[in-house]
Amino acid sequence: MREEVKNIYLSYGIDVDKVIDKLKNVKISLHCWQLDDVNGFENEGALTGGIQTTGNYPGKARNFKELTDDLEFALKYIPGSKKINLHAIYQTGKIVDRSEITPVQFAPWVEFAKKNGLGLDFNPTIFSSPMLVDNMSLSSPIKEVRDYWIRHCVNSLKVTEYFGRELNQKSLMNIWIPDGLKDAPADRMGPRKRLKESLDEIFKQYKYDKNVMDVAVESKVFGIGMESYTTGSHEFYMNYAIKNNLLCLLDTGHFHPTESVADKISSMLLFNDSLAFHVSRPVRWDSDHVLKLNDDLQDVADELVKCDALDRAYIGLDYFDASINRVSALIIGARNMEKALLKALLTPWDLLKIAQDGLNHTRVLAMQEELKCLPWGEVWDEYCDKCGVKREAEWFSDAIEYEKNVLSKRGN
Ligand code: RNT
Ligand code: ZN
Repeated sequence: MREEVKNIYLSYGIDVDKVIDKLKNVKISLHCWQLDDVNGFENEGALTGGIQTTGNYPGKARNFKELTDDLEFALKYIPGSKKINLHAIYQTGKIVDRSEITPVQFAPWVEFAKKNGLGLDFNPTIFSSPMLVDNMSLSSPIKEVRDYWIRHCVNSLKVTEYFGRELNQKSLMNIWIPDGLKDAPADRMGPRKRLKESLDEIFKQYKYDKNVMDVAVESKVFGIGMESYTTGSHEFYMNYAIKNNLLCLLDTGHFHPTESVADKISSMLLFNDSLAFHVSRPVRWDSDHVLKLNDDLQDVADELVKCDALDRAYIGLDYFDASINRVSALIIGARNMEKALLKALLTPWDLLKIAQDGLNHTRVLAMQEELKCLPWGEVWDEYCDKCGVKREAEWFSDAIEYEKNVLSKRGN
């Protein structure tokens, strides 16, 4: 990096080296499910309900070996500290019913994480299952269905705890359910009451160790086939989380399209110790496109930095595009998350705050625009170099080679 670049940032009071050191330690949880269209290893075939992927690009990972090969490749091109976010359907070895998972089915993942210096996060998989009856799980009117998913969640808590203990870093378990209704509900309260009771039951049945793990709950505004009502709405989970000492997880694709998720962060932080995120890119709906370095992503990163909340947030990625090279998709999105955080850390928020509090709003606007012209790309190159990761224009040719030599040979 040119000395001149450092000096430009210094003139705003920003020490580029400190920024790079700080960013290196921010953990990003990479979702394993971008690599196989959220299929998992339980059986072959696509998603059967709850969420959807679109696209048919060749070369998707079909088993533990292929998925971990792809992950290892992708990891080489993503700077910073990383975790892998797993779903219960990525159990491996002798497959058991989801309600009976134990750490045994995930031991190879722990081995993989140790080998690659990664943390692990976990999600019970409450979709693509015959036990999802009429799009309902924990809020189902059928007791047998609720009990099944309660068992699955209790066992998922044990798997998550195992990850946290084995890897000496906190693991996050996140609960998302698709439950909802296609058309105007006759009863909104009933399903929500059952969801509340099911969650209570899960946490009554198993007291997890808060030193090694956290639990988050993820809301959604609507889903395909659940256009009129989702049981687990934002208000439901925000209240449930605060009352029960859980984390609220904000998925950036799960709100009304004109709602700003970034704007929610400061309010949430005033009332919660920590927060969790699924960073995604909705295009007109919760389409889970690959992250671009766009204003929405930048706004979220900016808020986390402005609020000095990087160590109070679990940052996980959540998108799945099956229409392009999946490994490149993972790399592009993760690098963009890192870029957004870097740009946020290179911003002199204290100067902007002083201008705002001095009621100098013209100064704020002028400075916001001026800062866009700073040479952050050179700092990004330096960060990549320091992390031993290829620069922006250099990684893609390797990905093409990997596609040619590995992905295209899979014949799917
Ligand atoms: C679905 C939710 C959920 C899933 C993953 C696979 O709308 O965003 O988080 O994407 O758990
Ligand atoms: Zn999500």
